[in-house]
Amino acid sequence: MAAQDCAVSNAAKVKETIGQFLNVSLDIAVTGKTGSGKSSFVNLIRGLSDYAVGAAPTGVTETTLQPTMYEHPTMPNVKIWDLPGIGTPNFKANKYIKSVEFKTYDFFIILNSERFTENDIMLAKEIRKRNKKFHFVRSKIDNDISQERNRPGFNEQEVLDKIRKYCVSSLNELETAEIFLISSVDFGKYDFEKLQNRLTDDLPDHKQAALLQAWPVCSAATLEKKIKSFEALIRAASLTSAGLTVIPVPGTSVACDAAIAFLFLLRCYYAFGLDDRSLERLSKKVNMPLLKYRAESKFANAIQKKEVTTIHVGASVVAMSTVADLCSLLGVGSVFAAGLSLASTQYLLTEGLNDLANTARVIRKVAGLDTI
Ligand SMILES: Nc1nc2c(ncn2[C@@H]2O[C@H](COP(=O)(O)OP(=O)(O)OP(=O)(O)O)[C@@H](O)[C@H]2O)c(=O)[nH]1
Ligand SMILES: [Mg+2]
Repeated sequence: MAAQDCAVSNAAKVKETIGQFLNVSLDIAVTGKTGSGKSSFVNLIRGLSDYAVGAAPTGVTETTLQPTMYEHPTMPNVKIWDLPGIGTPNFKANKYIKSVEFKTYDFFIILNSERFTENDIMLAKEIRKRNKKFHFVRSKIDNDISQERNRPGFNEQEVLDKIRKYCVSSLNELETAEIFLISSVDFGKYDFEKLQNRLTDDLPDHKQAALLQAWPVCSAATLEKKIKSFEALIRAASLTSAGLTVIPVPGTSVACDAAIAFLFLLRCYYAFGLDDRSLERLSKKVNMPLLKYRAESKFANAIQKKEVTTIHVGASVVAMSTVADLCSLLGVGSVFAAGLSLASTQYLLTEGLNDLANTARVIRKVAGLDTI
């Protein structure tokens, strides 16, 4: 194969691999008893507070009456479905099951803030019949812990063990021993990270990265997994280039689409929680200004300027000025007019990923997140 042909196929490979990642779809169904915290959980996965604009409405009375689809704000192909509560007069269990479009969803989260009931079991059986996965999540653990805290001899681990045992016993019939204890108000604690690991492991390979990148950064380990997943994507995209001399030939035929590179880095930026909304939330939680640490990252700065306008657009319409900003950071602006060579693209991706990853690590560290 001529060098130019190799360059063409390699550039196409980068575009295809990253393009596939950007477009993979994932549909998550959140279901369970009314009032169990389904809508709060949907908001948590979408990185929104319950009161944010566009959040799923939550409340102490029956709130969600229609299956409602919420796009992940930074990964539009990840959709989280807020299903109505099961077993209320509005949704009798039998009727409810008939109304569920099982095939739409990749998996189901069945939430309950108390004991799991026969409705949960019936729903799980129906999901199993259709060869879909379900995961039982016991919500509002923060409430249980604060209720128990004042008891003499309080021991948090013992309380958690007791709740877990109780929930497992209520699901005996299904031979399901795995229950995830979570709190939507304190997602850095309990089993939220374990839930992410289980969900990821159960998904087919091509969907795993989508789930991981959409999941809120709940621990240092989750952040590192996200970074590794993006690194693997760059490696996969560059696999065919091994041993070849890739020459930057002018002309778009050998140009890797620079906009794809930008969208890739934009995904890293959001997945690491470097966007305005995530950082403002975190600043509030730890009561510390954090935006100035992001300002030290040249890539984060370049992306931040375009943050609001670009997440919902395809690669083909990303503002070229944005890509030019990123390219100029690395001195690859000269080839920009003709598109980027494969080598320049990989350099841009690797440098950008490292810079954003280190910024996210620094922010976690200064916020003292891993010690609280
Ligand atoms: N303390 C605490 N409260 C929670 C948690 N999750 C939800 N809530 C509160 O519980 C109430 C019900 O939450 P929703 O998310 O509206 O419950 P839902 O399951 O969507 O309810 P329906 O739409 O009526 O079926 C709201 O007041 C939430 O703020 C949690 O993890 N901890
Ligand atoms: Mg609801």
